[in-house]
Amino acid sequence: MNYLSVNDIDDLGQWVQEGREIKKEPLKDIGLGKNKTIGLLFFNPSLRTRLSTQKAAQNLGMNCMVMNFNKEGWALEYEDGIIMDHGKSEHIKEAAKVISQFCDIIAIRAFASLEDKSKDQEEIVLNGFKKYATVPVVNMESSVGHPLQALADAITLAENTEKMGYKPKVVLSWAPHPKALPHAVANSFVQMMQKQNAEFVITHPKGYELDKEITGDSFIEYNQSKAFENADFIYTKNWSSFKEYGKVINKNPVWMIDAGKMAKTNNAKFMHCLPVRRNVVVHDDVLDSPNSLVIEQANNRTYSAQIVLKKILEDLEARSK
Ligand code: SN0
Repeated sequence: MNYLSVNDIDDLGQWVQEGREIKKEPLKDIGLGKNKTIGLLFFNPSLRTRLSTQKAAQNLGMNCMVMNFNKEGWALEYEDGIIMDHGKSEHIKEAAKVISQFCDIIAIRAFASLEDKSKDQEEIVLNGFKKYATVPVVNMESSVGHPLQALADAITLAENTEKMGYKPKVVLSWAPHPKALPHAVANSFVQMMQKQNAEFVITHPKGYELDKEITGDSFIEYNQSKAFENADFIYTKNWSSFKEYGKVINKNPVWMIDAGKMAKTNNAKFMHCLPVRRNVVVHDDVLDSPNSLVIEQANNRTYSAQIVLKKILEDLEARSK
């Protein structure tokens, strides 16, 4: 069993329920991961993903090895049949098989390059490990998705909709950012929302349409103020253009989330995966308000990782019998 995308969740409601039970009693399955090792491989920076996945592994009694590949590992080659007389030192074929001998689960973070659209879409790093590793693989943000974040967001939504008594309106709003950022978080959030019983609206400037293969029938409202009307949740994220791949085509501060915009909502909760640029993406007033869920979202990263690792460990156990 791998966890590569939101599509690997067979029953979102049930997984969220399990996550919430784990949150109440995180050490309940401390025996499950005994003598099992997870290897966390990072090709990009991380705070929440690294620590929450490590915490989840610890809660399951696992050992954890962490490697920062970009700085400390050999530069990996992913292409088949290539003459390796340039910069790359080791082929994914050997690397993935060797790491599989040390680890029972491999988790990988490899962001989009935002330069080569087709290579990013092919998920060459994640799929390279999936192809050659002989153990389960977990996605800790690939070029296309961040399914551990989306699962944590689903837990956070569930916690905050429980007492609502009606179908919530959830808005995914693009906001400005100085840098070109990946689409992964937004993509997985959209895919997760498509499995929810909610009114879901995406708002962004023209030219910032996400991959149509992912958004499908999800509703896009180009007028941010209109999108915010009656919203119960504002989930904010910057991403670069998908069409003009990896380009920043709009930095208009009018898209920043501030208290005035939040006032147009149904007293909405504010969500963001973090890290967030204060007063560029979102104003201090919103981020520091009691309606901000960002810290609890980060807390729920442990439980989303723990659901996934637990399911993989149970699957491994069942197979070994
Ligand atoms: C990453 C992203 O995919 O947008 C990770 C989010 C979990 N975010 C960034 O790279 C932000 C970097 C910055 O300088 O603000």
